[in-house]
Amino acid sequence: MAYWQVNKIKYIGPHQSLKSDLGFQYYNPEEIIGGKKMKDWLRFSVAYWHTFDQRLVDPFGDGTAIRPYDKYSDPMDQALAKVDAAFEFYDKLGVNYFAFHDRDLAPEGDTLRETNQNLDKIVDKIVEYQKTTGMKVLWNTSNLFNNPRFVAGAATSPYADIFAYSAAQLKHSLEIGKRVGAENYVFWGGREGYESLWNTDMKREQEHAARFFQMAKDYAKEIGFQAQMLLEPKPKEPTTHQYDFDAATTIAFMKEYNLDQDFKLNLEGNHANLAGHSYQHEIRVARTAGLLGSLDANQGDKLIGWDIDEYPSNLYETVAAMYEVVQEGQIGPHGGLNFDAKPRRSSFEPNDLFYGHIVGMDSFAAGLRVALKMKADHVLEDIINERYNSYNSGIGAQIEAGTVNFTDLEKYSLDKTQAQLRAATHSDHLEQIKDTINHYIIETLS
Ligand code: XUL
Ligand code: CO
Repeated sequence: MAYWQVNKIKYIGPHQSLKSDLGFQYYNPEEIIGGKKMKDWLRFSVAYWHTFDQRLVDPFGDGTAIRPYDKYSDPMDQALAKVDAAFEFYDKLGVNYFAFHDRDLAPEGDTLRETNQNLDKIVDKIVEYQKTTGMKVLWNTSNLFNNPRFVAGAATSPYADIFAYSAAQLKHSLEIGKRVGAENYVFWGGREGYESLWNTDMKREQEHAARFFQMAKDYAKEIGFQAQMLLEPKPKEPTTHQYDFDAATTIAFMKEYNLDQDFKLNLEGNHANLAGHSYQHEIRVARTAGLLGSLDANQGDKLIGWDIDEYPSNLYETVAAMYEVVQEGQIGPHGGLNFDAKPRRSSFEPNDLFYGHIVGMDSFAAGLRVALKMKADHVLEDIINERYNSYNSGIGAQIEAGTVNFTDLEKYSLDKTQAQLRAATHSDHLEQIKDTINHYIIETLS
């Protein structure tokens, strides 16, 4: 039985009328570009929660979504039907990866034992599908934030029984990760933060979080689950202050607790914006620290101050993100672009899930094309090399080599005139750079 009323989505190329059929304008999976197949650069992943579970609720209204498995009223029957629908969706969209939380797949029972039984039944079915389709899991994760028991956190909960339960839940999630061959394992600390400092022992909570990550890593090793562990920063929502605020804060935490050897970062566009950063900034911070793991692909909206998980469509942002990826040579050792994104509440029909993924995949494919063209032409490399040229010889080279101190630099500077110092600086011509980037976007995609 077909759940989705669409044909397989194909590359149709740019300048086509999309009114007649769905198709990719820029994403051509098998095309070799920059030395790799496009699909290997991008490694797109479908997020189970937003695609198959999301009902398109907002804080003021019920869900509007119409989904092809809604007729199943029993939660386990629906969970099983969703697996069929999901694998048909992956095939029609032409993606090789998906990502999920434990609780996306199956309903909870009263005890963890019952919950695990429900979950295992669904995972059995997923593993069977993987054998026949070759579908891979980019990452899995544990939902340690929805249930009321996590009201004050999971690993950072002030209640030891909740820490213990979270560890037990995560243990099973790691076992499932191993069964489905997940390439990464993500920790997003939904409730790991605080509402108020007046009742919070911040240091103790952060030590507990670090302990939790250590135990997770140790258990993964014990069972031979080789996924790359990833922390996903976000500054706020649902807590007022999330401990893993942004890339820089999370890296400092990882270094303080010796987690930086075993963990890397999963970065998300909308989370970057909430932290007052661009997506590009977060990717740059992670990759220069050698800690870029994977990317959650979505975008925010400057006019709305919360996490809206919109499908990426802003070409300027995807060019900037892919520019970083191209410089890095890959997203991360096992990274991909996971669409942590959902349709708007007013886009409630089943096919809108395809449109959403198509615009997201095309936007990143377009970004990749532009970024590779700019790199091939050394556009920014030449500008940057020139900008720092004064460090390649003379006093600059001595500063970088560490062979001069403050006294030497005083001697060097003491009699320099204002005019000489002004002559040492140059206009950045930033507007010209931006015009050049626009030119590359327009030319490459025309
Ligand atoms: C929440 C978010 C999560 C994580 C996985 O904002 O991004 O969906 O990616 O828990
Ligand atoms: Co995310």
